[in-house]
Amino acid sequence: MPRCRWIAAACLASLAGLPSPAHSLQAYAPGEVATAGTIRGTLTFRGEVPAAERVEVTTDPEVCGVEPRFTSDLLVADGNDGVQNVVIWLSDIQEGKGWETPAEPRTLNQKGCTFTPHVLVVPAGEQFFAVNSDGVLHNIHTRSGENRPVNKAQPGFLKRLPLKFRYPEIVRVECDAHDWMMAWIVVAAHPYYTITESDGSFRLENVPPGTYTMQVWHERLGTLSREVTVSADADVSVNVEYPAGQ
Ligand SMILES: [Cu+2]
Repeated sequence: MPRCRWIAAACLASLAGLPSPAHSLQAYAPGEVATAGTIRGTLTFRGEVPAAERVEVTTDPEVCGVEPRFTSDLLVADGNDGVQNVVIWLSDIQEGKGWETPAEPRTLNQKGCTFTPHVLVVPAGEQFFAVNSDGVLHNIHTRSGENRPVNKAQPGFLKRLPLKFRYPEIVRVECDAHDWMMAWIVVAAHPYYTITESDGSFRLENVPPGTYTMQVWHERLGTLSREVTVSADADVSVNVEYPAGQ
């Protein structure tokens, strides 16, 4: 377990598995949000950033090995140490905005033997699609606590595979054909979820005034939480630093 040498918290996070306790199903009532505020901030990493490791491509190198491949489970921006692909959500919100209808169906794309996006938010109980943009065989293999696991081959000719998860939690996705392929599906109980950008920044908009628990989760750095109070027509700034406990 070579990655565990650099920080104990990250090691514990990877061993602890999926953050299902914070994702228990709760009642949520979507509706009109008369007054609202915005939570914004940045997730940053403090300390020495471990170098990405080269991934050896042994399967389908003519498609998967066109470009050099590196581990991508911890992406830290050069300029500000912002951490990408951190999931942020309000775990105890009970009413607020409804889901926006996306212009295109929500998809987890397998392109160049990489899952894109690396972290996908989908509404609980709503259909979305695994897409195979490559000509090679991929496989959708999920690991979860609450939802029934999926293990389906997706040959190159099967371009769209419908998927649906009922219970809110974070589901790990792997491809058994290419052992470096990995992604996360965040099955969300409500729309107040977001993923940090490449510079670690995030925004949760249209939040009704109130005090909430903001959950923070990263696949390698683990789980944090902060209490956040939102006022009407105001921005509240919440900057969070990994590793946890510092
Ligand atoms: Cu694959």
